[in-house]
Amino acid sequence: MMNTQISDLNDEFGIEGAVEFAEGPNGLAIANITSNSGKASIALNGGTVLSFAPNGEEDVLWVSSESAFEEGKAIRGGIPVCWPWFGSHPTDASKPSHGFARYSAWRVAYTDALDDGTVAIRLEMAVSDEMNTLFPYPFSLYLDVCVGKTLMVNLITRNTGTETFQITDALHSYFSIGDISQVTVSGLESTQYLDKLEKFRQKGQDGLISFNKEVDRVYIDTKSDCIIDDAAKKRKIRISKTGSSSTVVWNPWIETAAAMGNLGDNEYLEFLCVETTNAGTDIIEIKPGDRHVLSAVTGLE
Ligand code: TA6
Repeated sequence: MMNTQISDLNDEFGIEGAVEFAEGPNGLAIANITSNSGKASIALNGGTVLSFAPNGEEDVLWVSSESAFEEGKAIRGGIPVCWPWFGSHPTDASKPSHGFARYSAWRVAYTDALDDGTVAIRLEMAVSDEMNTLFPYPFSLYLDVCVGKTLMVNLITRNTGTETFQITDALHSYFSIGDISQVTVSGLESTQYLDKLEKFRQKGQDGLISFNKEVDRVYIDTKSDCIIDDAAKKRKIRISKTGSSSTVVWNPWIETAAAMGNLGDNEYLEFLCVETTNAGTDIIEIKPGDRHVLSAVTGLE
């Protein structure tokens, strides 16, 4: 990313004291957002929210120290956008896992410092020819982020064509935790889940979720808030959502983490993904002219 582009972004969309564009690792363009009650940063590469912290608090999100920060590559951490499919493509395994939004270029559509002291930014994914071969429908995809004491992220899919299409998607959020073995997740008690580690066999959740091995689950038929209770950091993260009837919970644990690219061997201890999704049986159909909004609000209790 050339400095001129950063200065162009600042000229057009910068707001003194609220929105500033800067070069991040490897020259990636980053939007730094400062509200009256919290801060966030967002990489235009992938439309990836990288950090969010209410004033006086440590970062709620987590990014791997081994993440690639390269144009055209997904960032390991923050909130990658999985779209227009979550996980493997439903019929063609050769298509990129988790779709193409998380490694594509996004541009800024607008920024706004609101009267209540929060700050909003809208990104729009730039559509390329490669996308048309992977997903042959006309669409617009926006990411609205509003930063205050909480972080609101809305992923908006608009069908701009003449045929109905289907999507699955996710705000694949990586939360920063002190020690995965001392974490519980509430909000999914008595919910059914599809266990990816057992060919998506359906099982029932009994009580709180805790972690002493790899967990990779799509919780289905749930619109509930989740709370990550982090005993080591002595804090609770609440994730509320709309436009989503499924929640993915993932931690790779030791062996999977060691085998993964872009992730340090011991970093599985430091993060937990609780993902606001349309995944598994939660498939969204969007008619011509209609839109779907997947929304998550994250804050500390
Ligand atoms: O959301 C859980 C998951 O789909 C896991 O199965 C795991 O593979 C993870 O996402 C990371 O996927 P990635 O393609 O980023 O390596």
